[in-house]
Amino acid sequence: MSMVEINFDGIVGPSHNYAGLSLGNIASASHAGEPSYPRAAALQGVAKMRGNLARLGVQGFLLPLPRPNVGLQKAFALDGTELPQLRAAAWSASSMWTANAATVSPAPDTADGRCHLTPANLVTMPHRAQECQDTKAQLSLAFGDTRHFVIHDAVPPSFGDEGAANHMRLCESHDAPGVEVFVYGRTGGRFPARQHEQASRIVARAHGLNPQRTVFIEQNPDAIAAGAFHNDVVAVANGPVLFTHAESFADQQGAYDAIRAAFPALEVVEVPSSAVTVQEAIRTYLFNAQLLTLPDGTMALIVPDECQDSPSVWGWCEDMVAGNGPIRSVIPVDVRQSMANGGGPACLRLRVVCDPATVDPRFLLDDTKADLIERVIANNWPEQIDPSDLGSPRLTTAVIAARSALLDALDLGQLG
Ligand code: SUG
Repeated sequence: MSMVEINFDGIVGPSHNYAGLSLGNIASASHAGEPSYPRAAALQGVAKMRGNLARLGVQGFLLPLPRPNVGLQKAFALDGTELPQLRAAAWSASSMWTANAATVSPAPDTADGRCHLTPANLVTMPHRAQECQDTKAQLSLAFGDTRHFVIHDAVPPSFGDEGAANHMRLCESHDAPGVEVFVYGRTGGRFPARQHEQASRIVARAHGLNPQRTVFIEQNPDAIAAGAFHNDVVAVANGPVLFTHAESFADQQGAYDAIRAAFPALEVVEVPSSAVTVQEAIRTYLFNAQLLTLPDGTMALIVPDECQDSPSVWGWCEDMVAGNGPIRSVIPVDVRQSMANGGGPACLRLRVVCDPATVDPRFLLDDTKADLIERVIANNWPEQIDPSDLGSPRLTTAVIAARSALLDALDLGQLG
């Protein structure tokens, strides 16, 4: 097989919970304190992977990181008097959102002809900043073949880097040279702007991107204030297509012009505010979709079920499919457990364009492995977690044992 796009989904960890840790993420705030269902969450994720495996013939995954994070618990000097959010941070299963694992520049885009990955430092939120070292270790294993991959160190603080969630790639085909678009926010608004311009520029230089084929654009501060904490909440790109809300960028037309100057074949599919308000787009995660090129060359949009429940969003999708634009089908998936923490179908995957034969096969899915993963989840993942359970010795034992069972089943004990 030659170079293809592989989606590496994060398997939802056994400590998945709703602690309301992400300021500016409306779903996380509004579900804070509710019980979570880690087993159902992880099975929803595997079902999504199975669907895409059937559609595309290739699918990868990344494993949950060790939780509770004992190092972080020590660093926070927890003694029972701390804020509950600090206690919860060490339990966060947030590494499931692998769109935030790294920024990826495929081999055709880089000066040395290798695929470059920079783990995201995620410094804006303490529960996410703890992911970076373990993520780097895992990426170094999955993409350990240094003839084909380069794994960088994360961008140093205090420049915030959120990885692929603020990065898009336009190309004629996945294996052709692309134009990489970095989308950053400007600080000073009501909610944190997590992606800093200088972090984006550091990643672009480290990856050896051609400046003529690299574009930096600013997120719309009003969209961040409305809850678009990452660019991928309001825009997604695939091949030559940019699917975006009309209020995604600080200068919407200027953004299209800048991208088109580097990539004249750009096809914009814009959803106007009159059809879907930015608030409704954020509530339903219409744009946090996987825009896939199917084997027959057409494009499908994998959206959360919530889109189908929204008359304005679903009406717009039906009209789009009835027209003659590049996106020919819209397929809803149930990822409600992840959605309640602000993570839709696109948050749950990291896209890597490469030859699957160059990836450590332990990270690639097939039907037999999907059966195995489902069995381990069904037998080991807690059915329910109430926020007050976090820290209990019983849950600690259960969560550690569940992850170990998965690592053992997949022969990945070395991530222990
Ligand atoms: O960083 N939620 C994640 C959601 C990440 C979504 N990713 C992308 N858009 N690519 C975040 O805000 C919630 C955790 C909590 O509240 O317990 C959380 O971290």
